[in-house]
Amino acid sequence: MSVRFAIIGAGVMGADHARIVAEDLPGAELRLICDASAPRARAVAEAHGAPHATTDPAAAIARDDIDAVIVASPDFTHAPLVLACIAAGKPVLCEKPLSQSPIECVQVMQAESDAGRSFVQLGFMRRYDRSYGEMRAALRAGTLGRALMMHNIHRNVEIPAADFTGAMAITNSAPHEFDVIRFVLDTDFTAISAWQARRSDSLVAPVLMVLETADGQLVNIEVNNNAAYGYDVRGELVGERGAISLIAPSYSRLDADLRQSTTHDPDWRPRYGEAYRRQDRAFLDFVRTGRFPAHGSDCWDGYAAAVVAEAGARALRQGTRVTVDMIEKPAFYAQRKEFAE
Ligand code: ISE
Repeated sequence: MSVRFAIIGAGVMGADHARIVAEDLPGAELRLICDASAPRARAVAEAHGAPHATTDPAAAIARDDIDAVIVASPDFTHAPLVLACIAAGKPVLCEKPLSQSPIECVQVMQAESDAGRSFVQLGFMRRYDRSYGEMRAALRAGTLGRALMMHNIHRNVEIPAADFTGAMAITNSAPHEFDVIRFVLDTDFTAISAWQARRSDSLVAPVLMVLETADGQLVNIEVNNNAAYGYDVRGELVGERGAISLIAPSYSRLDADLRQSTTHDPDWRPRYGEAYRRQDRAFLDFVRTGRFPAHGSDCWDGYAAAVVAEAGARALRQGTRVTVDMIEKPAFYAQRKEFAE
């Protein structure tokens, strides 16, 4: 029998998940779209053949004909909706972040541990990107020797929101790096420092972070939300015996006018299109088998990203190095990961 999906949030990412579930997920059925705006919920439902649309997320989660939920609503609604899914016993794929508040992440971890089984996968889709996967595999295979440093660049064309700040570059954009770097290096961050450049206009200027890991590696991250020229994510992992870099997929190269060029994606959806598909497939398997995906991001990972982001925002504000203090990993998550590897 098909797994029947509800998607909560019909904005950019909700619509993208709706397309994947409807067109690219054999064994899944898109049944319901929920959004605070009724016309938007209806429009996405119609575009992707979902028979139901609603503005009531609690009712959507409770329905008997819904087996699994994808949460892609505004960030502040994520944790409450995930808690409702756990209470209803329904697996949920929640877009990042789980919450920007580490305390709220702890509450969700408590609820999931109390429920005694896994319900929550987080949408840190870069774990399913092949370039990061190859980076991680090269490190684990010993090809690079011991990891020393990781350089990261994360550039958006622009951030339309006028109230976007340098702190939000750390709490909204950089969590992708915080998560995937922990995944690649298989360690945690211990400290973070952050600085912001100055632009000639009123747009938010790039932020540069330097992080230290528990294994003595140094990591830098540039987040530039107004890079103007394209969506551009770069990364290089440097080991004692070699280095490995991400390569953004490109399907053609134009030669004209004495120039050679490839194109940049306008945003993250085409760049990580394959990663989103692989992530959503892993979630479907999780719903079917109850076995948490080996490479999936869980509530502990969501908590870790939130703690680093909070420390990073403080480092930027204070102009000082801030230590990253995490609680001990709850047994529920520690045991499950060992089982999954
Ligand atoms: C946005 O929220 C995302 O999730 C994108 O993947 C990221 O590239 C962008 O910088 C964020 O603002």
